[in-house]
Amino acid sequence: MLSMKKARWLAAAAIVALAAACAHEATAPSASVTPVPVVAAPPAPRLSAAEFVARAEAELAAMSEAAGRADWMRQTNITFDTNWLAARANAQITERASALAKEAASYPAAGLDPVVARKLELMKRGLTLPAPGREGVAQQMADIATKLEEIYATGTFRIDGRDIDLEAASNEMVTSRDPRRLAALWTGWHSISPPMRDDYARLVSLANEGSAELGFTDTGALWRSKYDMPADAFAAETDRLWGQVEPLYKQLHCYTRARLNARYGEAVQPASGPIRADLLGNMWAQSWGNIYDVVAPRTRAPSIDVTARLRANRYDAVKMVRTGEGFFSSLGFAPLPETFWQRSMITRPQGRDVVCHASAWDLDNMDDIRIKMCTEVNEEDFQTVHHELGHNYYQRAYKNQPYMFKDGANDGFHEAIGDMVGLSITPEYLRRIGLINQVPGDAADTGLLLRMALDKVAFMPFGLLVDKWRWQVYSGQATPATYNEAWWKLRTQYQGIVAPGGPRPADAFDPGAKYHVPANVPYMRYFLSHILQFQFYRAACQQAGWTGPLHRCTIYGNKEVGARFNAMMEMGQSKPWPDALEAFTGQREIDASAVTDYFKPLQGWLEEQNRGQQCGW
Ligand code: X8Z
Ligand code: ZN
Repeated sequence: MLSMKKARWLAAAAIVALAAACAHEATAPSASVTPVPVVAAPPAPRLSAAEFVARAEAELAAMSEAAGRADWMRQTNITFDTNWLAARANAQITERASALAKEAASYPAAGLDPVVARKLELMKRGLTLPAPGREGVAQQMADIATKLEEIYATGTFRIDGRDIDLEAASNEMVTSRDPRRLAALWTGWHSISPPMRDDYARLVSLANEGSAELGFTDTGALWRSKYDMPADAFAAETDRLWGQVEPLYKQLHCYTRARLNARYGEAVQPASGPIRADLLGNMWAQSWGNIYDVVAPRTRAPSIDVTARLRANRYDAVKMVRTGEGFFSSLGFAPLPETFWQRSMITRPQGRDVVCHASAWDLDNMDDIRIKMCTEVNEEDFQTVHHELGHNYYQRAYKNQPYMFKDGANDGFHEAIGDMVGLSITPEYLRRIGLINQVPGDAADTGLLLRMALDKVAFMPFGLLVDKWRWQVYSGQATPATYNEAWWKLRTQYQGIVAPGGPRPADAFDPGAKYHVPANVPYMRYFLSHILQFQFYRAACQQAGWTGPLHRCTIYGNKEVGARFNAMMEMGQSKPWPDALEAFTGQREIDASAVTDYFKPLQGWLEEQNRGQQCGW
């Protein structure tokens, strides 16, 4: 991908991402094809670390803007030519950033000014898929990455004589309760990815070569090194956090399986063992809120149907985004710039191929912020709008940092900002914006919490395992011949799910049917974010003086909380993430106790429902 900011988190399709790039200087050369020679220049004396950093930062900033704009063109209009141009820009920046990363790694950190030392470190670890120095390899990598993403973005399959794309299939999975139809949709979408496998394997091997040139054992080790702690310590951290939430997930799984069994019968969903992946209302079984109707508590007041309320109130996609902006404005953030409205892609355009997977962009590392979504009027996309806007407000908050620091404290922070605001979409908030007339009483709490758990808690094992799989892929523990088997081993181990229809075909490449794999967007960020967002939210509610049950707190309209949140956001990645976390929450560790606090009333209820059951799989 291009530059970190735009592509990286924002989930844009990163290709061979640059890493932490950097930028700033208005004097930077414009993204021309001939880079300023920062490193090479054979006879010239070696630059001081500070000089090297200043020049590299300016160069990367300029290149990132050009690559970002080319990628925007590609993702909002996929053609032979836009692919070509974006791949070339990506190859150029990746080649350059990889060379600069190598140079950065050659400066000893000892005795350096701390700002210079941090920028060197960020340059070294910032790329997603570094290219080896061999001539032409960066272009090869960019071509493969572009091709993989195109296969995903334009994928369709045939059912009943009709071509179906991911959006259509996903929409049907929200509402269909016909297990045969669900299996056909699931299997159909997973038929788009087998052609990716060999190219994917080639990209893995080239990126590993690039990572080795930077001193990493493999690309997985590079990815784990991005968290201001040793790579192994980070892996242990993710396991520790999973340990904090696993008991809650096991209860949710147990309860959901029993309700699916009651609904579909033993032949479709057995009462014991893993859950069939196509029955959970989402193509990847990554969030289960869409089957709330199937698992809703029988005896309690129903949850609020936000989709129905949005439609009844005649919301369209733009109004959903305006509403999201309104939330941030209520916290004291300035309105979005006019260019956001002129340049964003808010709904799917007709007559051309686009990358529909939602993302947020910062095209000039300053004010040209945008979202790219194929928004539909439903609750899921209402949440996603807030998610994407969170990226944009974060980008704008750190825009005055030097280029190398224009990024989230870590990538989990970037993913958590908008979701933290999304947790504040409570019934009280919906009443305040006129979407409902009356806030339901306490009896509705179980339903509300269950609905939230189906989205957030169900997500956690998926958030964890996608990169556990990629770590295996990059280390060679999983080989192309065992990619799929390794994937399902993790899917069953962590999520407790299985594919519909029995063993997968020999050529299956099911990880390729999830956007972030062909698009090469790291995924552990979402696992972190699903914990951090509760930690931010709990801290915000404490700051607001909230003393009621955590899940009923909304920070809507609270400018003090907004100012404190902004203070953390403005730091960008100028400091190690524990400093940023401490600035807002007072804690220096990521801590899932906010998740268990939030869901405490539900945990007890689930245990009661599951009494007498053999939980686990
Ligand atoms: O990819 C995204 C965002 C863009 S960063 C829409 N998310 C993950 C996914 O869809 O798999 C948000 C939650 C997890
Ligand atoms: Zn995101």
